[in-house]
Amino acid sequence: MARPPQATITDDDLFALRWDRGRRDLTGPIRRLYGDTVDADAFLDRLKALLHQHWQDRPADLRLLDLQRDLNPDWFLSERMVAYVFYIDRFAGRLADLPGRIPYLADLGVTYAHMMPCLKPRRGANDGGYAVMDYRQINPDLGTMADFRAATAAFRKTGISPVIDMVVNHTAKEHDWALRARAGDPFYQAFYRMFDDDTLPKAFEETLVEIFPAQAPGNFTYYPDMGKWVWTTFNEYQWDLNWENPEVFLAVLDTILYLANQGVECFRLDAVAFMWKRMGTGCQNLPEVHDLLQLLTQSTRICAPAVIHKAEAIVGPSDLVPYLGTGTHAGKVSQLAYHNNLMVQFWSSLASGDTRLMNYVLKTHFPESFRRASFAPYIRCHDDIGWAITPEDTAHIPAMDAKAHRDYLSDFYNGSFPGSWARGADFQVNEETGDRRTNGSFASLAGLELSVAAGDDTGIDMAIARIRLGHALIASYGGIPLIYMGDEIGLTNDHSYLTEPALADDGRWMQRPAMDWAVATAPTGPAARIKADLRHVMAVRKTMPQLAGDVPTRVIDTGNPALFVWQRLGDDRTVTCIANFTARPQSLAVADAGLDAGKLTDLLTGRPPEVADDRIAIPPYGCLWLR
Ligand code: OTU
Repeated sequence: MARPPQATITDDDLFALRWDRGRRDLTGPIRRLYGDTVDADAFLDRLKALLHQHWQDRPADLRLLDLQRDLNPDWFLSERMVAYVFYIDRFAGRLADLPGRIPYLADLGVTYAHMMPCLKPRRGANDGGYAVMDYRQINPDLGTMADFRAATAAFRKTGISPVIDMVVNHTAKEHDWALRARAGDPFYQAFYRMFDDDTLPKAFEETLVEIFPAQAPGNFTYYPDMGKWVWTTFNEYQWDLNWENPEVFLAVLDTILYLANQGVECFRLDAVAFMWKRMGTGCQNLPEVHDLLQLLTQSTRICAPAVIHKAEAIVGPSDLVPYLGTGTHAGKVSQLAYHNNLMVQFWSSLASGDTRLMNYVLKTHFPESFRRASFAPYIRCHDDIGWAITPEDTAHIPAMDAKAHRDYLSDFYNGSFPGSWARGADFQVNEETGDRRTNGSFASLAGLELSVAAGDDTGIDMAIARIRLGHALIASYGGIPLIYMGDEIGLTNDHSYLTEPALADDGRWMQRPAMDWAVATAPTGPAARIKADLRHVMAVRKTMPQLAGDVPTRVIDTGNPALFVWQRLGDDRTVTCIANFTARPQSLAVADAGLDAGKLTDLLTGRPPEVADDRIAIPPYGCLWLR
């Protein structure tokens, strides 16, 4: 029998189909955000032309990836996903050296490689690269755009998705747009938030918080040469973009799509909480931010559907949830968001050996799953820990006060609290509010630094168990677990930044040590044990479809404040995870976890759990994955 003629579809057909699919998700946000300033149809035409241009420029191999991910849009939710976050120079040297390190990442099971800021920053102090002067050039200390393309291609070939930061809230004051604004060009002055006198800045300050009160107080800076005040939420040299201006949206999107065509598969959108401002508010997490994120995500999906976005909003629980899409935004905003609340609660439960707050917060505020989106859980990152603990939440825990608990956690992790095992440091102590944040590496905060220095073998065992507990938590809680460079080998605080003038005033460099390859390849010792634990946890994760990002996560209150218990409700079988946050053995009545003891396997050991008198035993800092 003759075969029917082969069906064909041209690249332009694909673009037209994707435009039709996406356009309906663009019009709402455009009208809500820019309704008063632009003609929506004319704006859509400009947007379509921009998207079409980038589609035409898109390399063939990336178009193929687009097609694959249109057919498998849940690719990033897979239980096989594991992320690694690193500084190119501190991990490998230059970009050209990076492909040589891929085998190390592959061995850890990594499928998502977040290269910390690598676009061209301003010279001198640049906030760890978050003050970008040219988004279309690679930091010359790391290499060229050609080197970058070669690195993304090498990652892609091994099934690892390259990820970079996209700083959307601000540019360096040396960015071309800022230079033109400073020279008096009104078109570019409208890219930023500028004021002729301090009346409005003062009025805004009434309700704003300070992000860097110690090193960059206030949210505005006066430039006498321009005769203008500029909104500078972070450092003086980081000028906040004015997202009320639709030209800013088009210009930033243009940049994102250019970078997508160099092989970036996920953009970490930096400090998104701050993108929209309104008088009388804290100017964080305003509803317009979610419209902006929908516009960026859905535009990207039209001409680069292989690409996803991850929102970086380090905020309280109820503000965090909408970043993964709620209400009309469900399934349409960033596909990923940092789970900073899980991180905060991990450290809180670990210090106090009491999971009640963790249990309450994670059970009360968070839905069990999101539509086509999921968290990126993590334990440590390059930033400080902000103790996002509210009085509304602590009110539900007997005898707990939010401020007192935040103070306790700060003292515990800076090591001053009696009996603390941690070696961290205070960050951005706000003399006015008494607020403090915390620096320190995972291993130092978990007790490894202190125990190694003291030659305390039991302490070392405990620290390693705490690190394993953290990694087992993020590997099974839902979403892409983020391993932060060096945590897989227990690197401790690095104080060398104090001797580098451009870094010395920023204590966050303490938790950004250079990779220690001698330690990473040592066959024995704490580093080898930590790495073996992590590899094992991630390898087991990859065998369990119940741990995929779209499988609901349900927190179970067992009444034992030493334990945190969560279930992954797979459509065939449920996995029950039990974590012991204390240094004492614990047990849980089988019935309290809704389990049937006779048939259980702990996936992490491959054996049935220990059960006596119908109670499951959980060792100190142990974590079981029961199925
Ligand atoms: C981000 O963090 C980056 O992760 C930081 O390294 C940058 O310094 C900063 O933006 C500016 O680009 O204030 O203390 O969600 O907590 O976005 C970290 C709100 C920060 C902020 C977060 C920001």
